[in-house]
Amino acid sequence: MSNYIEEIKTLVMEGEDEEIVDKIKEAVDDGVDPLDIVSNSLIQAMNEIGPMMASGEVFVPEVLMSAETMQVGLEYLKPMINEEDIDSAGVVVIGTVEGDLHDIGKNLVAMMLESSGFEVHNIGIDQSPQDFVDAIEKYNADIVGLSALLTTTMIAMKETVELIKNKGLDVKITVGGAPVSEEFAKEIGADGYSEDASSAVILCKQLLDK
Ligand code: B1M
Repeated sequence: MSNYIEEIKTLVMEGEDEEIVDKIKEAVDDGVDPLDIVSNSLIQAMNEIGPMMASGEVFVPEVLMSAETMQVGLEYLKPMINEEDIDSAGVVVIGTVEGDLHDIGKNLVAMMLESSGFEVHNIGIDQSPQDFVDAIEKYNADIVGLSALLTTTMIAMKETVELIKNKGLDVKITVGGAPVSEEFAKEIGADGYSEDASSAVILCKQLLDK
């Protein structure tokens, strides 16, 4: 039998979104377990590409193509898999804070988290502190991720953390974005800071002891 698991993983890492479904179909027709493909091809590809981005071996557009290819494969396989068979790593609500319209980096973080097994609710850009609180409650989130790309919107990040804490919500707060730093994260009382998408995945897993 052809080494479908490796071949599908390679297609994801190379961002071949037009070929992925045909190859998965071929593998499933030949008897490969769909869950095996999800765990050992799709998720594994994203696990390997994350550190490659951090080390500069691949760049943002390539990672976005890999994440897109992974999503295409996952959508195709979903009807064949019992949702209970996929162990969710945790529930994450992520968004860009009030006044800030930048969403490329936040979307990349969301995709990487989703690819790594988290249930992700991406609530979008320009989200007020109350919008975050509402989403945390609605989805019963384990983690909330706040993104800010402007120095002027870092204050909204601080206000969001304050409101979440004042409401006493049982959720880990993570922050990121170009102007944000570890020091700022500590200052505003967040539980963690990550400088890029792959370290955001590592941080979220650490925060939930996964
Ligand atoms: Co704007 N912009 N922008 N912009 N923009 C910056 C951020 C800026 C640095 C450009 C500059 O002047 N050199 C500057 C901010 C200066 C500052 O405050 N320090 C700036 C400005 C000033 C503005 C406007 C005010 C411009 C104007 O209108 N006068 C305006 C503001 C609008 C607003 O938000 N209210 C504005 C508008 C825009 C566009 C709409 C045109 C567009 C956004 C389009 C979009 O997002 N759909 C845009 C863009 C594209 C940029 C730059 C060029 C690129 C940002 C980006 O997407 N990077 C940016 C300059 C730059 O960063 N080189 C700039 C790629 C992305 C993958 O990286 O977003 O950093 P990044 O995300 C990374 C990490 O930061 C981290 O992981 C990601 C992946 O590795 N990360 C997290 C991000 N969020 C995270 C959350 C986490 C963890 C990690 O946990 C929750």
